[in-house]
Amino acid sequence: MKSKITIVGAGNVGATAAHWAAEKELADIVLTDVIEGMPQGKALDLMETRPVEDFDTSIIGSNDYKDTANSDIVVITAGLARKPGMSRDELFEANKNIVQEVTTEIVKHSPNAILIVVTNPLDSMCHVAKMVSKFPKHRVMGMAGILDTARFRCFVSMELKVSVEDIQAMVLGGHGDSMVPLPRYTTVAGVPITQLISKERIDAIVERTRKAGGEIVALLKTGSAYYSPSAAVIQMVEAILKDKKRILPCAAYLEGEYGIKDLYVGVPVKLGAKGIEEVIELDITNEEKAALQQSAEAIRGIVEQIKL
Ligand code: TXD
Repeated sequence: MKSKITIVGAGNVGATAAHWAAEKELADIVLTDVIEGMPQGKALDLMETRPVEDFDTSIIGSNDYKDTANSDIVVITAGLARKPGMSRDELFEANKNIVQEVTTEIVKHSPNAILIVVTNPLDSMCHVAKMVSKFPKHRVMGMAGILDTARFRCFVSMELKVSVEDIQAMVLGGHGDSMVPLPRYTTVAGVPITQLISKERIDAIVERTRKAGGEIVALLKTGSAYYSPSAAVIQMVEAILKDKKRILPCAAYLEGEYGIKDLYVGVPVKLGAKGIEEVIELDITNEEKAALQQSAEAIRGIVEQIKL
């Protein structure tokens, strides 16, 4: 039997995620939104690309949660996106209510689903989804780290003029300007970039990675990035549906790992059919630990405002 995924929010990230997932024939897809007609229109448009692009997955657009019933994975992209000059945290109040409402409805129709949150501010929205769903922690996670490492890898490849395929990277922490890229764990064909790039240039690349979301918002002016965020979330969907046991940085609920308790923070995890099957604890320096703690405290400051 084919798997089923629901993508809530048929805006830029949601619709583009549906596109990637459809092309990869990962599962049948339901695309939902509060705007009437819009998810139906985008789904039909995607269905009509099938004869050209040769894929057989079904894509349904809907405004009714009944159509989402028994989804294996639900990706939540519903909510407001940043405009120029805004921080992700400024979206908190509006998006908290949206994620709360969406999660309540999803749980009614897909009680066994795995939830992947994309809506910002990412780490605190994961917290909302977990509190509302009451799902176990391995079934509620957030997408940010894959995007942040993809940006880091992209900038390293531009710096060294080598293929992105040979670059591995690691970024820990929250999805915000306090994220913690780890140059020691960032390698080109196995060689750490600390042996290939000067400290000044690494610092500049790290800074650009931290601000990479804002760089795109400033260029687009009307919204935030969506090609790379949607590709990143579909990498998580694929790892779960195919039980690939991939090691990817995701927002995971920590209960003592890295010395952090009861908080969603970006860390490497093993992603397979059960969702987050393991949190991988890297050996990090005291300086990296301090930066991670600082990032976690920034998340805690927002999470403490959650009153449901
Ligand atoms: O790394 C990451 N996690 C992120 C997060 C990377 C990129 C974007 N990030 C965040 O995802 C962004 O800050 C936003 O909070 C979300 C969605 O971004 P997107 O760019 O897709 O925003 P759009 O195009 O405005 O789409 C949001 C859609 C829009 O069509 C709304 O009508 C819909 O969400 N929406 C809802 N759908 C269902 N149910 C409810 N209640 C609802 N409210 C709004």
